[in-house]
Amino acid sequence: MAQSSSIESVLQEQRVFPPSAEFAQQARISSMAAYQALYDKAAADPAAFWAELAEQELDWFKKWDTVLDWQPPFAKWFVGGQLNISYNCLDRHLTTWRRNKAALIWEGEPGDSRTLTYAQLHREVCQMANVLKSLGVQKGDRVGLYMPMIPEAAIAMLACARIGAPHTVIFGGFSAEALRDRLNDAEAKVVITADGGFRKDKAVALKPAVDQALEDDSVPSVQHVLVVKRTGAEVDWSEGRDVWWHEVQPTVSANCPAEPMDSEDMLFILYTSGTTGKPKGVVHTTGGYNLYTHLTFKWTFDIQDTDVYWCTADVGWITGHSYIVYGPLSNGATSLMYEGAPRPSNPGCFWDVVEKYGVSLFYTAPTAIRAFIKMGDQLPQARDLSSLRILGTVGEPINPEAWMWYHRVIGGGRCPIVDTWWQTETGGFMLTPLPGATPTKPGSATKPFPGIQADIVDSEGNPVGDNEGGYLVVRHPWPSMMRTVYGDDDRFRRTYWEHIPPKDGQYLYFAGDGARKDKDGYFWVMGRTDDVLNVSGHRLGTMEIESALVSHPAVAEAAVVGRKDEVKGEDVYAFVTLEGTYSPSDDLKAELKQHVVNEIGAIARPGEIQFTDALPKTRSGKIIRRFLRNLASGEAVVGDATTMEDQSVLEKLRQGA
Ligand code: 6R9
Repeated sequence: MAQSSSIESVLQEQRVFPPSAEFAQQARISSMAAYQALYDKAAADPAAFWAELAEQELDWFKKWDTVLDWQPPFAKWFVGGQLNISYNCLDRHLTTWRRNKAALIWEGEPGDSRTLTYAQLHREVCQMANVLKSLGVQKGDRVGLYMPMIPEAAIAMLACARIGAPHTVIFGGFSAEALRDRLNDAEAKVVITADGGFRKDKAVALKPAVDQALEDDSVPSVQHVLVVKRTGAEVDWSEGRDVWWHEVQPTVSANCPAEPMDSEDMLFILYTSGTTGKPKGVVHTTGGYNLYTHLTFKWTFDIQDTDVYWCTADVGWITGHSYIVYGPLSNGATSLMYEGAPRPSNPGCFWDVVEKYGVSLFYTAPTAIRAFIKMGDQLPQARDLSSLRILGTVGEPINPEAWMWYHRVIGGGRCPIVDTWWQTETGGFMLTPLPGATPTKPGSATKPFPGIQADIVDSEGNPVGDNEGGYLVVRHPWPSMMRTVYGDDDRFRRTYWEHIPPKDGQYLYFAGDGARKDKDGYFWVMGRTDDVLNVSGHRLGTMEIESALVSHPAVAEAAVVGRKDEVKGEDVYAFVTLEGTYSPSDDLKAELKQHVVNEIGAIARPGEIQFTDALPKTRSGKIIRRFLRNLASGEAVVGDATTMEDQSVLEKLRQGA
């Protein structure tokens, strides 16, 4: 393949961790032979594979006529079928022993907590659905959610789904401006919010941002704002528009039958930031999404009746949608929700929660794991984490050293790690180990979920060889794939399906990530292709150089970007945060540069290392390398910064700190 379209892989990770015999024995899918049989069956006849599972795993009001209608790049699944995801997440469990099982366990930041059984959750969802109806929401109307991490966030999503009103959850950390753009794009009729929520020991207000977003009738579609009381903060009130949840809840019936929805009816829109311009409204529909999130959760977390599952994401992200709310509840699992983030006043609070509730399945992101490492082993070691059974990671490639720490310190060397690669657009896990079957390798998301035909290709769409880097693509439609960009079919086609030119009617889904596949068929995601560096004609992914840096004991986190260089084209520029006990020095810089040379080779030697206290991140914890690229080249930071977690980080970086 042409040099220009390949990405070179420079880091080789050799460690392999098979599941223990004891773990495999009790697992649902308990050997690679079993995985392979499922994979082969799905590949041989995808429609038959998914139809059989849809029949087995979900309750349908009406069976479908056609399993898959594929008119590239537009797919429809279970056409003609009718179901309701809120019914599958709630009602169907009420006739079983799960009626009084905990559906949601919620832990508030200040130490308050609530547990809602399936019956109780059903009741509250019905009430909120009836309130929405009383506010004029009808099937097909969009509802915006701007919520803290409280049970009402999940209740609101399920209530919308119950009456067929697509929700669009806008992360509570977004600004009034970002909120306004998204509400306008979706033409939301009602907004559900709260006075505020708790995060990092502080009450954070939410209602003022809603007021500001709606000021001067700047979102004409919005008729009402439903407000949940959480912090008790004073709020401005718009008479006639605003409604308190606690005032209307007791006035409505706790019975609201789930609306029969067509399988392809829109379930939600979730905005994801494009690299430039307008945010993309990713559209997911009902049947395929319900099936795929249900099944991936069941197999990847090997859910058992006694499990307590905790995903630390916010419901404002796809991870919260698919794997706090829909996937777990569809399975009748107990899903734990935590209100905030690790708190300055108690940095060990996550491990307190694990101990308090006996969490057995724990799912978090590499950014959090690196933060835990920085806080030191003594915090988790002071708690009883023996209830943990499986650990998961999502959001970014995980550096092998962070993986090893997670495995050793949190998992006690005994818990399989499921590194799940997927996207807002894919709806559910695409590459993931099955914990009782797949031997794991630190830093690899391992193999495709059965039914997913993933591959690595060059810019023309030709498969590349073993260990050759290229574009990560998917060949065949899958049930939970995004259906379009809301209101913009063209953008959907251009962004995801024409990046690699279709050949002979064969369309490849382009994920935007670079990756390689090793000789065992394991996938190694190397980062976003927008972030790839070009050093002396070698195209290097960011992940591998960062992992080399993180493997040095002094380094907590690293972000690598390219800086223009007259000779090499680009030079490696690394931003590094240090472990608590180390301090910046020129000697340490020299040592780290040499460390990269030892780990990878001279080609990846950083020309410059800048120490910093923090890295710029999105609110979902992904490092934003495009800002760092600007900084490294001494340019002004360009592009949309509204998705940033902490705006002061950029300022400090500019000052060289
Ligand atoms: C679920 C989620 C998607 C992008 C994706 C990739 C990165 C997610 C990953 C991973 C390596 C993993 N990503 N999981 N990279 N290994 N296990 O994060 O969705 O917010 O849409 O981001 O995140 O770059 O393309 P989303």
